[in-house]
This record gives sequence, structure tokens and C-alpha cells, in this order.
Amino acid sequence: MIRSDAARRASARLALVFALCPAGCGARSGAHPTGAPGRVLTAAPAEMSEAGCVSGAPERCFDATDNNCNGIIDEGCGVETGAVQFAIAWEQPRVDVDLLVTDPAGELAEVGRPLASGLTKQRDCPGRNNECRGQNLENVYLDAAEPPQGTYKVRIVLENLAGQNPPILVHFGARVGPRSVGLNLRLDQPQSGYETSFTL
Ligand SMILES: [Ca+2]
Ligand SMILES: [Ca+2]
Repeated sequence: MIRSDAARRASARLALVFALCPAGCGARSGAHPTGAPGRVLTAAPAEMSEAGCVSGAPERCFDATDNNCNGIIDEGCGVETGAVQFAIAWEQPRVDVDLLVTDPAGELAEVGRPLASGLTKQRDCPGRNNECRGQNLENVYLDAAEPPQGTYKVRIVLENLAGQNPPILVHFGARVGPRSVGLNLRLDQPQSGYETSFTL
């Protein structure tokens, strides 16, 4: 594949960001951080890896995981992607978990309202009319050769248990440049959650 100089420069910048581990790195790859009531836990991108990734494996749909290690999350599943992508997936069909991503300008991506930066939220699950049909995957992406530089803030919040028993296990996948990383989260109480940020 022939890549432009601009794309190569963007990839180099993104790779550099992944190599950095700012103060506060704490969560271990593959761990299940516990969300205490009303508490938001944090981890740095450098502490994440895609533990479920096996080179050459089939890509499974709607698990927010890059199963085949090609750097793309849930390709071939109708899930949009780009140089920047964040996704969460969980199993309980009625439970409401939110993926909240702000772009470097501080704008929040919402379904049906692409931001000026190009950041777009594709799905909000489970959806008011069960639009996700039990396949709960929320996806935020930015498809541009030169995505805006700056900090993308990610917040994942358990909004409503809908009568289901905790814990709610959520997989978070992030694609920033040429590769993807992931983290398993365990959320126990409404309004508990998790946050991190990625800087281009
Ligand atoms: Ca993949
Ligand atoms: Ca997948």
C-alpha cells in the first residue's frame, strides 16, 4: 500500500504518543478495574494492550476488540473506523453504558451530530427503541488523514443497570494511529466509570 508523506508523519506522531506513560499509570493490561459508586478510575493509554488479539484470527463483530491484530476494531461489521476510534462493548442487552468522547476543542461527540473536527459517534446503545438489538457497541471515530492534534478525552459511565445484577463487564478498545489497544473494565454501580485520554 502506498502511503502519503502526511499519513506517515501522522503515524509517527501517534506512535510516539503510545510510547509515553505520563504520571498516574497504574492499571495493568487485561485487568478489571473496579468502579466504586460514583467513582471514576483512570489509566494511561501506555498501560493498555489488546490482550484478545491473535494474528490471523477471525475478526469478531461488536466486541470492541481488534481480534486479528490488524490495528482495526470490528472491521467488516459495519462499524466505522478511522485514524482515531474509540469503542466499548458489553453483553447485558438492557444495561445502559455511555462512551463520552471529547475532541481537542472540548466538544462532545453525540449521535447524529458530527463535530467540526470530524469526530462522529456512530451508535448509542442500547438505544431508545432497542436500535442496537442486543449487540451493545458504542463507537466514536474520526476518519481523516490528518486528525486534529491535541487531547481526546474518553469517559465511560455505567448509567443504568436496568434491573441487571452487577458487575457489568465492558471492553474498551481504542485505535489511535496504526494500532489498537484495549482494556477490560468492571463496573459495579450506576455513575461509576472510567476515564483516560489520548494526545496526538
Ligand atoms: Ca481487526
Ligand atoms: Ca472485533
